[in-house]
Order: sequence, then C-alpha cells, then structure tokens
Amino acid sequence: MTGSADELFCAVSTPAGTSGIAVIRISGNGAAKSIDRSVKIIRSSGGYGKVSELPGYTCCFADLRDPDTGVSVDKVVITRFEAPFSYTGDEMVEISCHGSPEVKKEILDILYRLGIRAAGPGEFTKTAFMNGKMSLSSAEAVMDIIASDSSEELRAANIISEGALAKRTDKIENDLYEMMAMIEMAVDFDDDDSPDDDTRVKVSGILNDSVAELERIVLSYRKGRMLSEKMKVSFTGIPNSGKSTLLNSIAGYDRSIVTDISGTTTDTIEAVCDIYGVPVILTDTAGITKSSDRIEALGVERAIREYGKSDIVFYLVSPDTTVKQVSDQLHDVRAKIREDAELIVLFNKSDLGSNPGEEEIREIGRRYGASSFIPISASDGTNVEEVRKAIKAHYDNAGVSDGGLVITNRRHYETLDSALGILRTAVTALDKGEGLDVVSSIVRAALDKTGEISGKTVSADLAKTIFDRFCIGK
Ligand SMILES: Nc1nc2c(ncn2[C@@H]2O[C@H](COP(=O)(O)OP(=O)(O)OP(=O)(O)O)[C@@H](O)[C@H]2O)c(=O)[nH]1
Ligand SMILES: [Mg+2]
Repeated sequence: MTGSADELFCAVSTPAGTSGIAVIRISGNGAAKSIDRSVKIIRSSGGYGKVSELPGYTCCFADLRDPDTGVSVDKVVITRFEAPFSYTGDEMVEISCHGSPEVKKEILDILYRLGIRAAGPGEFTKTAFMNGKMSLSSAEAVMDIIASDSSEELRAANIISEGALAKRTDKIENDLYEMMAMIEMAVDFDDDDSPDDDTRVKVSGILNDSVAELERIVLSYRKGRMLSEKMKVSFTGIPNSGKSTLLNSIAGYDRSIVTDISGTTTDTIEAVCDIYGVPVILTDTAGITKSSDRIEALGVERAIREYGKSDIVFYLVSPDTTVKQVSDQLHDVRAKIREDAELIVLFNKSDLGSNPGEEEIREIGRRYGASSFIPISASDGTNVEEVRKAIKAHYDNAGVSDGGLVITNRRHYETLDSALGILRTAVTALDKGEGLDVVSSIVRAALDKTGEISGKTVSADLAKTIFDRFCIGK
C-alpha cells in the first residue's frame, strides 16, 4: 500500500501555475537530513546551519542550492515536524518557496536527485491513515474538504474529518462484537444447544438498535447527496410564464435569454449557485407546448426529462395560463418526478394581477401533491427570496442529521446501506427462530462492511482505489 517510513517522498502541495509562494512537502524518517546537502539555514548571527539541527516545530529562512553545482535556486522557509506529531505521523519537512513553475520544477528535481521520490496521489493522507493518525472515513473527508464548494458541504466534511462518522460506526461495531461474544457464551454453555430466551431478547434489542442507528446515518445521505452532487432545481410551465426571468433572478446574473416571444428557451440551460450555503443547479427549460416546430418539440422533450432528475420542480403559472394547461402539465410532472422530489407552484407576474382560475389551480395542484403555492414577480423580485427559502427548506427537511452528521460520500452511503441490508436479514433470521449461530454469522458479514468505513477491514485494492482519487500533494 504505502512505502515504509524510511522511504522519503515529496510533492508540491499548492496548486499548479504561478502563485506568490508554494509549499513542497517531504515525508519519511530522515526527511530533514536528506536535504542537508542542498538547504543551508541562514543564521541571523552569520553563517549557515543544517536542517537536521533545526528543532521540531520551528521554521527558518534558508538558501536552497543545487547540491552538485552549489548554485542558489531560491530563498525558502523551512518548517520541521517530528514523528509522530506531523500530518503523516512520520518526520516531515515543508519547504515554502516562491511560487513560479520554474522554481517548483528545479526544487523537485533537486529533491529527486537527493533520493526523495515523487509522492503518489493522496500519499500523505494515506500514510496518515496507515500510521493510525485517522480513520479511513476521516481521511476521505479531508479530500471532501479540499473539493468542497459550499459552506454546508465544508461543514459536513469537517464533521466527518473530525471523526464523527468513525465514532458512530465504532459504537455500532462494538455493540455487535459484544453481542457476538454473548452468543458464543450462550451457545457454549447451553448443553442442548438451544440458548435461553433471555439471550435472544438481548440479541434482538442490540440488533434493532444497531439497525435504527445505521438507518439514521444512511438517511442523512439524502442531504449529503444534495451537497456532493448539488441539489437539482428545475423550472417549468407554459412558454412566456417567466421561467428564464426567475432563473436569472435567483442566479443573480443574466444566464438565460428573456424576451416576450413565446418559445425563447429551446434547450435546457443550467446555472450553478449557492443558496444559503447549499450548492444548487438551477435548470431552465423550454416552455411546455404542443408544438409542430421540431426544435421546440425537442426542447419540450428535454424539459420533461429534467423532471425525473430534479429535487424540486417549480411549476410557473402566469395570469394567462389556463386551468386546462395546468391540469395537463401537472399530471405529466407528477408522473415523471421522483417520489422524494417536491413540486411547488409559483403564481408569477403577480404584479399584473392574479390568475382568474387561481382557486381551481390550487385545487389541481394539491391533487398532484404540490407542497406550496407562492405568488411571485420574477421581474420585480417580489417573493423571489421566498423561492430561495423554499429551496433551502427542502434541503433542511430532507432526512435527519444527528449532531450535524451528514454523509456526503457515495462510497460511505453504499457501504453502510449494504451493512444495513445485511443487519436487517439478521433481524429477520432471529425473528424466524433461526439459531443464534446463524444470526452471528450474518452479523459478521455486516461487520466486514462497516469495517470498510473505519478502514479496519479495508483491502489493499480498495485503499488504493480510494487514495488514487486524491490529488498529488495531499
Ligand atoms: N410583468 C411581468 N413580466 C414578467 C415577469 N416575469 C417575466 N416577465 C416577462 O415575460 C416575458 C417572458 O419571460 P421569460 O422569462 O422569457 O419567460 P419563459 O417562461 O422563459 O419563456 P419561454 O422561454 O418562451 O418558455 C418577458 O417579456 C419577461 O420580461 C413578471 O413577474 N412580471
Ligand atoms: Mg425561457
């Protein structure tokens, strides 16, 4: 999986390209000594010192030279970390140099010549995991912190990187291991191999508690998915109802073309924005109409396809939308949207007055499961904030998040969901009167799954797949 602590590796940990400064990290025992030939610590009293003589957790100004020619490459700042109190748990040195691609390239070249190899993707974090500095789920959350592009996603990743998921799965695992020990004792001590009812009751209690706890964690992925894959919101309605105007107003810029010509939007148009910390993809669609125009008809097809992908579909009604159109179109929306998706009706152009069939439209909307009706004016901004709040409320209401724990990683979700499925089988087996040894062997399979979250039962192949997705330098 990873090299030994004596094998030194290095990488640039800051982004490619030009920057004010860049950081190059070296990890492994003897990291400081390995660069003594090239890095000369500049003493304020005059003269030079060695990096290997630098006390841990201090930093120093230094001259970094080509070890073969003695030519200075850059003036740098060296920070030294000692094992085990470093990010990887092994000795580490950080070189803060000027951030030009040439400086970084020349320093890396020198480090390679000094016998320090290039780090693999995520090798610093993989080493931290191998050294027991963090659980696998925490290590993966570090990557999610780096990749996060919304405040809610960052918060979720921070909570997991601090060990919240590992703590919850550890507790489940400990309870289940204790339960298995209890089963073993009961089976061993019972002469006729039929442990007493008391043990079965206790086993049932622990199993059901573990199922309930896993369910809570797994359910949090409903929110987590909206963070990692972004929440999907689409706008539909008849042509000219104001869909593009509303998308532009929420996105905060003119993404979609707006005209008073019916059928302006012919393709689906996306705008990514942040709504109260939740990353959202807004999708504008072609107005729904029975058109003989081929382009328009294809646009309508695409619009309908969008319903199934959406977490929320906003159906826009304008004062001239007929009750019949609403009835037909909401019927189609309902047939296509996911069961957990939300349908909200917006009465747009409220500045021009209300729709004459408003009461009837509300009635139809309720029949098709619309959760709310909001009068708005996309052009003057009235109640657009309410639309944004409805989007955030959908996120808030989607699933539990005990103690703020929201799993955002699909691997965590799939692994825990499969552990949950196995545990449910164990509950069924127990209820059906199967022997406790059978129940115990099913539980062992569930524990193999939960172990893939903490890293206790992770295979070398899985660890490689996980860390290969990391960036070089982390
Ligand atoms: N008075 C008023 N006019 C609006 C409002 N919203 C949109 N409009 C106008 O209605 C017309 C159509 O707006 P769009 O946003 O292009 O409508 P659309 O639903 O995207 O139309 P298609 O792309 O053709 O399906 C434009 O002239 C807008 O300025 C509103 O709230 N009040
Ligand atoms: Mg449009």
